[in-house]
Amino acid sequence: MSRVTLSRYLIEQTRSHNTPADLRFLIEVVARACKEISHAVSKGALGGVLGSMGTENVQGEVQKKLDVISNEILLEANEWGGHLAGMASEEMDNAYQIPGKYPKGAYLLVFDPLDGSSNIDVNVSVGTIFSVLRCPDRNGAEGDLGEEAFLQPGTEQVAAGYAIYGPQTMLMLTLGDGVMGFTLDREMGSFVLTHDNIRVPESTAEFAINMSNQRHWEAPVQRYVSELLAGKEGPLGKNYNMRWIASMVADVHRILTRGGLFMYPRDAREPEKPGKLRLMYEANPMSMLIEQAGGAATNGSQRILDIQPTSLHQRVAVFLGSKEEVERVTAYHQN
Ligand code: AHM
Ligand code: MG
Repeated sequence: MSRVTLSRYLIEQTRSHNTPADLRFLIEVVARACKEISHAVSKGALGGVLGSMGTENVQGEVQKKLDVISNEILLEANEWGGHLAGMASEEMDNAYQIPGKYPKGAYLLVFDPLDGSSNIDVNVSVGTIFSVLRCPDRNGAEGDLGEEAFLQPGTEQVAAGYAIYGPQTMLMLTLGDGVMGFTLDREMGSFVLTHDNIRVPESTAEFAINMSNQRHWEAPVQRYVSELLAGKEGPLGKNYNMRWIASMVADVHRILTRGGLFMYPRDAREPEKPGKLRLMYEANPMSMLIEQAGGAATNGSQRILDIQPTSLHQRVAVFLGSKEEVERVTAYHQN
């Protein structure tokens, strides 16, 4: 049987689901950029790409060299093709303007160029997360694209996905009609469809949370995790296993593969910030993928995809994965 490459999958989507040609082009360009990032990541110390830049991003986090390299790869790949009206990234304070010499298009691309970058120097999986939105009608307005254009709830995403740079490089993609997984064939240089219509099992006995923050958690999470840890003898009546990779892409990838629950709750460390993860380029695209695979994603009190963003880099608490457990921990918040 002939192999289905990402390009072929996208062309077939264009025919059968009327996926617009410029959206297809956009995904192809993002995938090409991810191949380039994968290549840079895999060189490691040989490419001189490990370590920090000595700079901080808008969130006050130390930028790794590969954070900056990956950001530049994505900007350069996407700025000239005429498919985008603007871009935004974890690594940039404000919206990125398409240079005036290039045509502009209908979409907005938001990304975390290298998620989990604290793991780069220790050779653990990292990834690129992306979300695609339509640019709202600007009523003929010229001039710079403001942050407000991006502030759309996750339900408005037309596509979302991530690339994971692990033992294999994979691209997980949703265009709003299920989740497909593509594995990079390095000899051919193309992403090949290897995981068709991915489903997250509804039940699970595996959870992911950074336990070192336990003393800062709020009561519903304290209760829920203590019940998980109580195992068979506790109120949930079964033993749970725990994994925490500290790379959201890798944790979410495991959940898309075999189920599980991922939690990054809000906590008392920085009370003004609702959690660590960012809504626009981490929680929203991951929530779309998880929901499209039959799982669920909430911030404890509401569906993540329904949240109306108020700023580009806003944070959000995240509970996502197998439906049964997401519903349980969400119900504990409502009690
Ligand atoms: P980053 O975007 O700066 O890499 O931070 C996001 C990462 C997620 O990938 C991961 O789930 C989380 O931060 C890990 O946090 P912690 O260091 O608290 O375990
Ligand atoms: Mg990140």
